[in-house]
Amino acid sequence: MTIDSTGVPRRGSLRFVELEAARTARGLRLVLITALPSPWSEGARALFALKGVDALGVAFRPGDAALAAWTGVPNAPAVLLDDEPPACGWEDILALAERLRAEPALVPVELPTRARFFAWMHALLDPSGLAACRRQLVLHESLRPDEPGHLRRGFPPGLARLLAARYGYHADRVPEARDRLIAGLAELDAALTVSARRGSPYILGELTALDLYVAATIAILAPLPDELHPIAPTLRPALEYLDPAVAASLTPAIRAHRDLVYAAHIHDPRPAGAAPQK
Ligand SMILES: N[C@@H](CCC(=O)N[C@@H](CS)C(=O)NCC(=O)O)C(=O)O
Repeated sequence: MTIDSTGVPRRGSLRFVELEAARTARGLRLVLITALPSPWSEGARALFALKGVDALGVAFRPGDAALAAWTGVPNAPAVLLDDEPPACGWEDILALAERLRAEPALVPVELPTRARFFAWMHALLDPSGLAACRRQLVLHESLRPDEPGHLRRGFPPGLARLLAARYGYHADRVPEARDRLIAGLAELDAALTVSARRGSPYILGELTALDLYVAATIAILAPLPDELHPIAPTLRPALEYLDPAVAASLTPAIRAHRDLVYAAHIHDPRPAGAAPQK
């Protein structure tokens, strides 16, 4: 962690540049989805900001062949440090962040808590995790057959078809994704309730990377307003729409955790009047 002259931990800056400028630079470069708070991108961005590591950013564009040739993956995030191979999976990105700047530590050290941390992170971010279940539901709403009187609130069809092919969307898998999401949200509510009884607003009793990734996942189930976190107008309606059973699982405790984590750790929590970020 870097402390500035005001005594406030300095957040890492993120300056967006064109691909060529990032490719020829050294240091930390983050390729991120910017049109919506994609949990994998949002989490990566928050990790380095919290640790006070400055980076250049490149906004991900689906189908950009030059970008994919540089990162080695067709999607985002990708994190590049100097001449190291790109880190693209959440585990590699998290490991890189911890290696680059130990403080604040965002992965628990004690084994029982560390085991819970990684179990949660997998349940959240794996290809069949809660964030991917949400993606299945959005793709379903985007691609389901027309139903009279049931307004469609999905992604634009071209994008939905691309994502469906890339992430294995199939209508038959939707009920399972919905059930897994509802069960996961119930577990999250229970974990937050236990923490609150012990006096902490964080899932594992202290702030970890899990809180960042959970808040970002909740922000694609219950998006923050544009004033707080802009989302592309073509994408917002799909994220605002939620199956009623899933919506009922978004308890006040889960929403309050999202609000706290965004306000205190993802958005710039610097008090008004403090020195601007460098
Ligand atoms: N590589 C990441 C997952 C990244 C991921 O799923 N990215 C999606 C987020 S929705 C993406 O880039 N979607 C846009 C696209 O594929 O064009 C990990 O496993 O940790």
